[in-house]
Amino acid sequence: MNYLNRIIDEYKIKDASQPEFLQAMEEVLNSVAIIFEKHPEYEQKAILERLLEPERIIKFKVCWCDDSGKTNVNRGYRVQYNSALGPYKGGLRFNPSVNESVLKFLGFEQVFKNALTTLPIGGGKGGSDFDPKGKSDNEIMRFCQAFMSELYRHIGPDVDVPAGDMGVGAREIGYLYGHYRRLKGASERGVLTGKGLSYGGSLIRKEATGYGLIYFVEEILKENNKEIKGLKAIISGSGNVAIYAAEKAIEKGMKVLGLSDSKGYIIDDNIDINVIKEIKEVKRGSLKEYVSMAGHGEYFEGSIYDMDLKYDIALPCGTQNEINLDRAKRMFINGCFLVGEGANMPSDNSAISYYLEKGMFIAPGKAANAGGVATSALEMSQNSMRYNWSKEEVDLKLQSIMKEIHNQCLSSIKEYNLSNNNYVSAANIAGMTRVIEAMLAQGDY
Ligand code: NDP
Ligand code: 2IT
Repeated sequence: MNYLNRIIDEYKIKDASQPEFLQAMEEVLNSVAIIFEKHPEYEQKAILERLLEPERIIKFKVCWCDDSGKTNVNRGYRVQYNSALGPYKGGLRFNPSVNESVLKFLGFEQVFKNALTTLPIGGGKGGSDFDPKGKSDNEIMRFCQAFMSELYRHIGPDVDVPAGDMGVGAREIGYLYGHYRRLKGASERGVLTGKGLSYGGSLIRKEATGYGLIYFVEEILKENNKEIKGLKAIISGSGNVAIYAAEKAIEKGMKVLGLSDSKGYIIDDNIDINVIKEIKEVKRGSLKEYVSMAGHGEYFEGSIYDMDLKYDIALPCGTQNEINLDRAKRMFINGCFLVGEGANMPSDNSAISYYLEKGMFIAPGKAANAGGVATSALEMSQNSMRYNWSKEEVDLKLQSIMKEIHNQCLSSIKEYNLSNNNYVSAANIAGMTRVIEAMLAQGDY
């Protein structure tokens, strides 16, 4: 049995209780087999095992008091995956579904995503099974303070730099940063990214993942002599990534037909993004309220991927495993020819194989949503310089980073003779090659 298959089999036994991690592992490893055929010496160096094992997983208790005076206990985690390229970097997710498997899949993917940005950041992820839904501002603040009371000893501007992810936005980062500063007695701004603008945040960070996704999709379209203007898109999710993907898509002349949340979706000929911002960013409510607030559109319960409407592009920006084989088939029948992943692992492995088989373009999350973490790295640079770039400067840097990620994918497609829609293998090969080079150069670790 070859090295790659042996390791996949071993990890399926070792980590049998971690389905999301195993899914991410299989997707990545199966798509980079070609690197290991070219480099048989990697087995002796245990490259796969070194990539698959996180350098460290920190797991801790988070005790916090709710508004009724009751004490609650949640689980907190930080997975410090790989630091060959720089300090661990990656978001914090607050969601009841968070466990070690979910954070290991996210951390593993983050390592290669961060490598693709070419910026000096390693990979990590963290979070808690805490559910922010329905909590008061004070409860969120107390939870964030309790979470940071443990996390602060494990992070730092040159050690590990967390940011937001699902359930963690500027409000949570503010409370986390405030408590870190209090505990350390020092203003180490570079310890967290996604901060508010008045205390070290970067312009465009909030918009970066969604904007970057559209910049990346535009590169694929250009490469294939297609115009973005006039194409029809559906977007799943209506959080940070989805909102700014929709905003940039509309600005570029795309027609966004609908967006979703965890309960349902809206279809509207004339989507009003400001109403969605009001519902999700201000009221923290449900899309159900959209029709009465906007005065147009229709709301349906269930997944946007189960509806039938003709569209060209799907932009999954909600959560993992939203798209399985049946939904992928339906997307194809509905006319979809490009899937741009704003979320991490929104398509399961059978859906990805189906896209590739049908010649659909797939812009994998690791490449397509890397604009968020890339702009986080730009925030770290600005914090180190004690200086702020203008909105235009950050946006231009973001555009050039997304273009460069696309170029790296094209180089892998050429070098390894991949089919022109296979950005999955292309991104994984480009990201992994950079991490392996850095690991080998730095000795056995
Ligand atoms: P948010 O918490 O801001 O928004 C998440 C959105 O997804 C919400 O609208 C939520 O609905 C919706 N959602 C949750 N579960 C489902 C589901 N099962 N079906 C449909 N929609 C669902 O998170 P982000 O926008 O930050 O993150 C979205 C994705 O993008 C995640 O996969 C994240 O890892 C990834 N990502 C985020 C980056 C960032 O910088 N924030 C960077 C790169 C990737 P509801 O409002 O009902 O809760
Ligand atoms: O998945 C991701 O890339 C993020 N949640 C952003 C991480 C970051 O450090 O900005």
